[in-house]
Parts: sequence; C-alpha cells; structure tokens
Amino acid sequence: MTSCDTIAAIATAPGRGGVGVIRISGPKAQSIAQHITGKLPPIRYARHGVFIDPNTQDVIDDGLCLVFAAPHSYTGEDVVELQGHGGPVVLDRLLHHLLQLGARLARPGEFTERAFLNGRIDLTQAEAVADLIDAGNQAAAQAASRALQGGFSKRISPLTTALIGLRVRIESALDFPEEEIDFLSDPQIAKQNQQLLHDFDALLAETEQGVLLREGMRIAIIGKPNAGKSSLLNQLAGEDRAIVTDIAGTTRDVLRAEIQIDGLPVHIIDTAGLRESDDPIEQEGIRRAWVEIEQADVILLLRDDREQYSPHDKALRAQMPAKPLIEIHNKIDLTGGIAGFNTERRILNISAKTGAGLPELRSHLKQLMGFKTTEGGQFIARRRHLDALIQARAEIAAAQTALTDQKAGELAAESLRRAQMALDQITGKFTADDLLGEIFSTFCIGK
Ligand SMILES: Nc1nc2c(ncn2[C@@H]2O[C@H](COP(=O)(O)OP(=O)(O)OP(=O)(O)O)[C@@H](O)[C@H]2O)c(=O)[nH]1
Ligand SMILES: [Mg+2]
Repeated sequence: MTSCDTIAAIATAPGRGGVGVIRISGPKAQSIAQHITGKLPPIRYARHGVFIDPNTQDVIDDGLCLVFAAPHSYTGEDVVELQGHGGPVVLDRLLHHLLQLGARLARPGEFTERAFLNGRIDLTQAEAVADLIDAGNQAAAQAASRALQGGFSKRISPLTTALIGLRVRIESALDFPEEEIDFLSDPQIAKQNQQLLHDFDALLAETEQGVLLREGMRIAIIGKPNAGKSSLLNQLAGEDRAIVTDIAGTTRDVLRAEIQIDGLPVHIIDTAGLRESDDPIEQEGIRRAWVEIEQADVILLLRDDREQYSPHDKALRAQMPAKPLIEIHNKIDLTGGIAGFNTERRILNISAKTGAGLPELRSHLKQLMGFKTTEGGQFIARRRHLDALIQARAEIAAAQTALTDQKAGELAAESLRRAQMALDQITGKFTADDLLGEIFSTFCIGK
C-alpha cells in the first residue's frame, strides 16, 4: 500500500533549538524538495546547501539535505529530510513553501502510520515509537526500545505459529468426517492446546508488567483515621504533600503523588480514614476511598501498632477485594517494634515518622511490580494488548473444553480462529480502522 499524497511536517519539537528538521514523505517528496534545495544529493548521502524561497529565490536558511528512496526509508516511501536551524520562523517559512509546492501537512503520527501500513514495522513497534518518546523514566524507555526492536512481536510470533499449526490440524480433520472421531481422541491435540495455554499465561504475565511500566502501578493507602496514611504518603513522596495532624479524619479527599521507585513509575493514593461518620464531607471522602480500593493494583492497609486488633479491623480486612495487599503496622517508633517484615504475623512494621521499614516496603513494591529481569528483557505494552491476549486465552480455553469434554471439532476450530484474530489485533495484521486512528492520533506531529 503506497499513499498517493505527499506529507510534510516539522519533526523537531516546537520552539527554538540548535537544529530544526523538516520531513517530507510520499511520491512527490524528491521533486518538491528539489524546488527548495536546487540539486538533491544522491540517495542516502547528506549534502550541505542553501534552502531557497522558490518564488523569490531568496535564501531562507542553509543546512543538510538527506534523501531516502522507497522502500528503504522510515515510512517505506520516498523521504527527504531538511535539517536547518531550529528557529520557529525559519521552519515555518520552509514548511509553508513545501505545502505550496503540493505537500500536505502531516497528521500526528502519520509518518509512523505510513511505516506501519507499508509493512516497515508492525503495530506494537509503531506504538513503541510513541512510548519511547513519551517515556517518563529509564525503565520505561528501555522497555519501549525493546518493543521497538520487535521484542514484543517476537514473543507473539511463536504463539501465532503454534495456533495456526493447531488450526490446520483440526480443520483438515473436519474435512474428513470419518477421521474426525479418531482425531478428537488423539491426546496429542489436547496436549498441544494445553501447552499453548501455558505459553499464553507466561506472555500474559510479561505483558502485565509491560503495561505497569507504561502506566505505573496504583497503590492505595487505606486504614482507620490517624493510622498515619498521609504521613506514609509524604515519606514515600519525599515531601509534605498531604496535611498531617493528630485529628482523626484529617484527610477527606483523595490525594495523589506520582513517585518513582528505582525509576519505576508508581501512583501513590492517600485516602480518607475508614470509619462510620455522620459528617457528609467525610462520608463522601470514605466513598471515594472505596473507589480507589477497587481501582488500585496494590493496597497498603495501615494500622497503628499501638492498637489491639479489633473485630472492626477483622471486618475491614474481610471487605478487601482479592488483590495484592500489604498489612502494615505503623508507628513502631512508639512501640519499639522491629522494622521490616514480620513473616510469622505476615505484616510489615514501619514508622512513617522515622522512615524505618520504608526500604523494605519499597523493595517489596518493586517485587510486586514483577521486576525480575526476564530473559529477552522487558518490553513495554498497552492495555489493549493485554485485553487482546486475555480474549485469545479465553478462546483457547474454550477450544480445550470443546476438544476434551464436548468432542466438538467445529467448536474448537472456531474458537481457535477467534483466538488468532485477537492475536492479530496486537500486531496489526488484523485491525479496525478506527483503532488505528485512535492509536496514531496520540502521536506528536512529525513522527
Ligand atoms: N510517632 C509517630 N507518629 C506518627 C507516625 N505516623 C503518623 N504519626 C502521627 O499520627 C498522627 C496521624 O497521622 P496522619 O498521617 O495524619 O494519619 P492519617 O491516617 O492520614 O489520618 P486521617 O487523614 O485522619 O485518616 C499525626 O499526629 C502524625 O504525626 C509514626 O510513624 N510515628
Ligand atoms: Mg490523612
């Protein structure tokens, strides 16, 4: 697929800079650029020269011109790059002339979209381009770079191959009804399908980590009033973000702090103390706390170490949703408790005042985010990848039931076909147009 129009955009960030780059891509890229640069350099050579106003022949700027010929370019089309001085007026003037000469202003992400449509990269790589640019920390940048190099696609590809292999076997047996019975009783098939499920589980776990890296882990601090929740938020954030007083019910609204633990993004959420209250403001705060509990990836359930474990505590613990939860006893500076994990009681002792036990908390949170270095290294991922993998896995599980319990070859084949479609959505082999629009519209212009 090659586009018929030629697009142009300023590729460097807006504002002043040492160098400013304009990119042109499409069938007329070379002829349009030639009006500005006079002669073009040979393909893949850089040449220094002047950029001229094609109407008046005035020199607008001078700089480098580079030409990449289709299909060996970023977009897979003819691409010309003009590298001049990074002043907004100069770049705007150059761009204006390119548009007058017949180029169209590129939409956000359109260069990368063309790279995808022309088969230069798959969809996970295209998304990784944006994630690399947007990466807010080193770990995310590294993981985005791995996905950009095809790290994610390489993990999906053997699963697709295995899935196709299985489909071929099942579907060809369906063509010969007399063989289908034999085939369905062949334990090899169900075994292969089972193996596929295992492989999916492994990839799902890795993808979850990739999503966490991109979006950050949400950690909600909850507990009774005065337990020291806001004090803990302040300790973790390294600054006084939340108001701390000895009045029970100080925090009434949800408070957030974005922090990094060894470069990993974490959203810390401080909530109103959970108790029965007649105060409508506090009631609303408590309602919001419960919303955060539902949405959190991890819950820190905080208690004052001086207090006895009460039926109320027990009831609160029982109300917690099934997700990672760390029970923390705070204020050990007052009780003489020993900082760190008490494995016997399965609680973590800390002091939000002195910071004791905080290193253990940080390293435990890091562990929860799954930062074991995987063999091929971690890749960045998005929620839509996770959704597609979950969908594919569900279909394969359905195929397993169809094979072993229902002995229904057609049902298994249909489930596996849908599983493959879900997988193909990740790499973009099969994708709805509106999804593409959604993905590329979040890119910056010129990328
Ligand atoms: N000695 C000591 N005092 C603490 C510690 N953590 C918190 N406090 C004190 O306990 C009181 C309550 O702390 P906050 O952080 O406001 O407690 P909270 O859980 O946010 O309370 P609410 O917002 O009312 O739900 C304050 O006086 C804090 O100074 C601790 O580790 N040691
Ligand atoms: Mg508070």
